[in-house]
Amino acid sequence: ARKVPRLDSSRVHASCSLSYPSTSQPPTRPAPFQRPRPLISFSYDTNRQLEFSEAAMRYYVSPPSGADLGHGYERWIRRPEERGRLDGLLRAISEIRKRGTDPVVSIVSWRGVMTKILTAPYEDRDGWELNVMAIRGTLYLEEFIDDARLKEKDNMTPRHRMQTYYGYAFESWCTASSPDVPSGWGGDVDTNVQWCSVVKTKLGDTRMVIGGEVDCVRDRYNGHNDAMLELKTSMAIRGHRDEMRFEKKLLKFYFQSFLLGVPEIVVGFRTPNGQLVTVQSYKTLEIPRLVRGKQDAWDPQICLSWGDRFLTWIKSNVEQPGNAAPGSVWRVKFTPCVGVELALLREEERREVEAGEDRVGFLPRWYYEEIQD
Ligand code: 0WD
Ligand code: CA
Repeated sequence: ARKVPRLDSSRVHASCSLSYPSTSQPPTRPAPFQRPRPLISFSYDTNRQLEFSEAAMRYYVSPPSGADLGHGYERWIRRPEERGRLDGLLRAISEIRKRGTDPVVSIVSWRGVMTKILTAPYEDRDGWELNVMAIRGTLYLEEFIDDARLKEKDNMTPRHRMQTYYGYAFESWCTASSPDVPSGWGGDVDTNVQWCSVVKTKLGDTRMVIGGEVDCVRDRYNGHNDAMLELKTSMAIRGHRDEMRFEKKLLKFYFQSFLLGVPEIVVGFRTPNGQLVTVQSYKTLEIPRLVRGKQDAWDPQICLSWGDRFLTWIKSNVEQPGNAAPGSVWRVKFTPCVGVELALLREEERREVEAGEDRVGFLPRWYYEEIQD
């Protein structure tokens, strides 16, 4: 394992660090992952209003061959970048309680956050930061994006913007509002509209509730995740280097879908100019076997074992009695090839997280109050 430089503890109120796992050795402690069970789903409409319905759910239809992924680019209704707040997920948890089940959870987060955590052992480029709160035995994790980073994400280069759009256009070519619609353009892209599924699962001894966006379903949806489908685009593979790059991407594809129990990923391979070349379907659970033994292979067990260690470590630090007042916010910082650091935010940093909104830390006040009784 690589060594982590110690934080200067005289400058931070409470801090600690965790070393990075080795990817060249098998995990020390295997961590079982329980099959995710859906609890509820919800939709956001074009005005970003949330409702507990399948209004934004779409059905899979095969895309036309040679489809143009630049189609409708000028008409893209683009949701502005926002902070990774948990608000929608918390409304879903509140709704689940109202309906009479109160799942025992130790972690609440978006699926995208969990994907970042689990794939960290193989991440050598992009770091990330999380805000963490612990309330009554439950940890809430949100991604922390500072103002500079948010601005940077919002001002994509025209090239990057176009490539991002290709992914959404592929979704439109592959989906329809009913399963019987013939293949074709599924309607102009509006990234405000999303269908999200909330599942419960368990990693090692840690029970969690995670929410994430689901692109579409095959045929009929019956409340289970076995009909769900994830859509992706990637550059057509023309040589060994492309192949290696794609196999690396498969790690993220795999965990993203695995975490929600989405069993199938449909990948549209495209030209650099956004023409769809081929479409290939992957069974999520078979993906690790496709890369096993290859150069630059990854092992999902290393990720799960690391995820278990990471979450247990955060929990044991932030839940120590007397370590922090109620409503405290912690910051976790992951630096590729180095490790993770955890520190309690100072009062002025905490106020920055609240962003002048009606919040306790990053949690909406209504939710914070609801869980007090
Ligand atoms: O705006 C943000 N910075 C974030 C938004 C950060 C984290 C989450 N969210 C929102 C998501 O938009 C969604 O409503 O939280 C919800 C759940 O997200 P998730 O499923 O946990 O997110 P993730 O697994 O990272 O991404 C799933 C999909 C993406 O599909 P691809 O195939 O590219 O992985 O959510 C979409 C995107 O289609 N998505 C976004 N769309 C617009 N702006 C964004 C974004 N920033 N992030 C993810
Ligand atoms: Ca997708």
